[in-house]
Amino acid sequence: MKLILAIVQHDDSAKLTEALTKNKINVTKLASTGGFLRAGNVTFLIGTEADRVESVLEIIKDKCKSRTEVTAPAPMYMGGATAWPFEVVVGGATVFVLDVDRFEKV
Ligand code: 2BA
Repeated sequence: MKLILAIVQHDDSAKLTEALTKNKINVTKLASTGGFLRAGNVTFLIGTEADRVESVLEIIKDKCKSRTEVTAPAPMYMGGATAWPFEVVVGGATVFVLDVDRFEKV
């Protein structure tokens, strides 16, 4: 059993949820915030059998697009200097795949 943690841009989350549930993949979504942009994103928790991980990743790749955001991060990230707005490429998705020692529904 594996746990996939996928951090996804808000704009992609509805289509990703639809595609995962259509493929009978259980998912829990948490509202989250990126530390750099301080913008809302969505963290998906997906518990799945190991042999389905690749197909879940394919769905995530298909539904999550990269976008360019213009931002000025907080001054502490720029060594205290004044930060001018600049572009960063965000996404498609940031994905972690973890081993699950034990899975129970009680
Ligand atoms: P944020 O932390 O808001 O980061 C948004 C985007 O800003 C990142 O896109 C990256 O392009 C850029 N960025 C982040 N930190 C930076 C830095 N110190 N200097 C310059 N540019 C920086 P992504 O890499 O696609 O990340 C999208 C979101 O995924 C992140 O939002 C964060 O919520 C999450 N994330 C990314 N890497 C992570 C990690 N190693 N651990 C936990 N969460 C992560």
